[in-house]
Amino acid sequence: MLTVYSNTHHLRNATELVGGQIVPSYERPERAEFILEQVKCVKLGNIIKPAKFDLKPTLAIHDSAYITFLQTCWDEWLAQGNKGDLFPFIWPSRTMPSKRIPKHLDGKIGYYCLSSDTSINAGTWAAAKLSADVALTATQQLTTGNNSAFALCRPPGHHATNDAYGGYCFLNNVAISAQWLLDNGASRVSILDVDFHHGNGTQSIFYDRDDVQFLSLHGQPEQCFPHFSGYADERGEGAGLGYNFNYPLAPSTDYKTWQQALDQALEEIVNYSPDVLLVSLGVDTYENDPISSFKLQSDDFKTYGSKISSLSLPTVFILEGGYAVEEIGLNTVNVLSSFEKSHSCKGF
Ligand code: Q9C
Ligand code: ZN
Repeated sequence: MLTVYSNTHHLRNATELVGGQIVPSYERPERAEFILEQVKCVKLGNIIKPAKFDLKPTLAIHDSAYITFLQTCWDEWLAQGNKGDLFPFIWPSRTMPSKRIPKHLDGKIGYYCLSSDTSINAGTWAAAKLSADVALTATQQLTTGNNSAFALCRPPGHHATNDAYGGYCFLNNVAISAQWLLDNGASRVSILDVDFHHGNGTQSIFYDRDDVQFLSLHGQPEQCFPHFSGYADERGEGAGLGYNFNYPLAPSTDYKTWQQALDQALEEIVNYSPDVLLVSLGVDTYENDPISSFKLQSDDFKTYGSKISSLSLPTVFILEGGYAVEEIGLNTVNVLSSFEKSHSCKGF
């Protein structure tokens, strides 16, 4: 399987608010290094650099004022005389009436941010844009004779909505890729999100549409981030009603139970019969992940990789979370190489 990678992800290196202290984020450059090392080690396949895309595919998913905010907020923050990373501190809470976008940066940050774990600094916008380019380049491979590809991208994307960042995500890489496919010959795309956290951004972007089916296995919102999205009764709305599938699972779920939910999701994908499958591949379901609580073991990633390949669909894997840096490389390539071993399909 071909991998798309660029070391410019290093531009994203920021702090996080953990337990009342500002520390290096769990979503750190080493994550991609460890995965790249394993991709090479198991000889997964060729590694190519991303192509450059203009902003059109990004603006097909994201609000243009939101993109302008991401491009300009750091300079505005510095111009105010600030020294540290940019964190939000006030939000448009349920308890306040205004829907207007504030003019002052302090207000705009809260308007465009959904969680205070995610700070912004100098390289953030450039890295986010390059991460989307990595995903798009991997996706584009499906139109040039490849039936699978891996986007080794960071920062991740699945928590980012049309106009909000958070959960370490700025641009929704998988959503941008799905829309690109629809604009380049696909009629139906399924997005299977196996990250520990609910892909609230991807869900909300496609919630009222029937051309993208979204399925997510994740820690139940009562207990797990992002807390305000991911319940099983969120089924879509309007034309999208019946095309959104959430499988919330108890915090300590083991592989056996997780796989039962995966089997249900795979059955729904077969029923939908998409042209392409995009996998939001988060390996924070691993038993030793520092911020998550499922109990998957390294071999379980092989088992589910070959299950996904049994769909026989053109498939792009797009990296999301996974923070046990020593092991995320192994767990990621376990999914990809066992997928590749048994995968065959008609081209897209
Ligand atoms: N104490 C992804 O896996 N952390 N994002 C919340 C709770 C947010 C994870 C802190 C985790 C976001 C892409
Ligand atoms: Zn996650």
